[in-house]
Amino acid sequence: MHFSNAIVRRPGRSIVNGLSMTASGPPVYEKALEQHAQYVKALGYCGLEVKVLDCLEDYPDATFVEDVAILTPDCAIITAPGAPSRRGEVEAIKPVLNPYYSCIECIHTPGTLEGGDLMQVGNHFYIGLSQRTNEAGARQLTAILEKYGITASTVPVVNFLHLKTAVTYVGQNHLMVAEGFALPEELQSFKAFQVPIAELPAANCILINDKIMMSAGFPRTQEQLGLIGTEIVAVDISEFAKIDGGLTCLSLRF
Ligand code: CIR
Repeated sequence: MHFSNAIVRRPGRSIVNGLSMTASGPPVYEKALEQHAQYVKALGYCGLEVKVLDCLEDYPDATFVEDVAILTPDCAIITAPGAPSRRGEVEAIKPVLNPYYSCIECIHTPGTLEGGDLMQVGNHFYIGLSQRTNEAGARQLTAILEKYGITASTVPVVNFLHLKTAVTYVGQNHLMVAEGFALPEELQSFKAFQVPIAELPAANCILINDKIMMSAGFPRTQEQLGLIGTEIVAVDISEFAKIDGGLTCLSLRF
């Protein structure tokens, strides 16, 4: 997959009310804005043209744009977030995708699906069945992808928010795998970098063309990942991690 573009959304002040499974306290808005700007810069360094959308104050989690759409070379798919407070975010992303895609499909409730539950490896999507993505959503997505020649299969996600909270593909047949994630059989043919639970945010990396973006501040994992030989671009997104946000969820790449 070669990427040329990214879409991001600036966090609003309401980010302090974002959904969170942890007790890390709310993000500091000004710091989140600064980290977001660094994130945009890093995407640019990776060679992407970045479209920055205005914040959506009514939706505290709207900066996590990855969850509301899935972008493939031939079509965009608007998701149906499993979190009720995030459902309205999809209306705001549709007009943004119109100029880029002539084919826009939708997941419909009662199916639910969030982009954080999708891990793409080549022409295959692994769909995590989580608290946010259900069987009906996964079935709808699989049927849509098949029309465009893309295959998909489901994997269970327990104890983590999304599939990509626990596992991401970093190229050369390697995965980052969070400690405590039960790697399903169909992912066992990959080589795995184990990410200790103390460095959990480092399991969520993004392979962008010839570079890997990872969260800054996780030296053990960074050293391990360095063995793969791909250039690593480390970005501090600690304010977003306070509300369970990782690197992947802050952008749509295509
Ligand atoms: C949420 O709970 O929906 C947000 N606070 C975090 C979303 C993270 N998204 C992702 O990992 N793809």
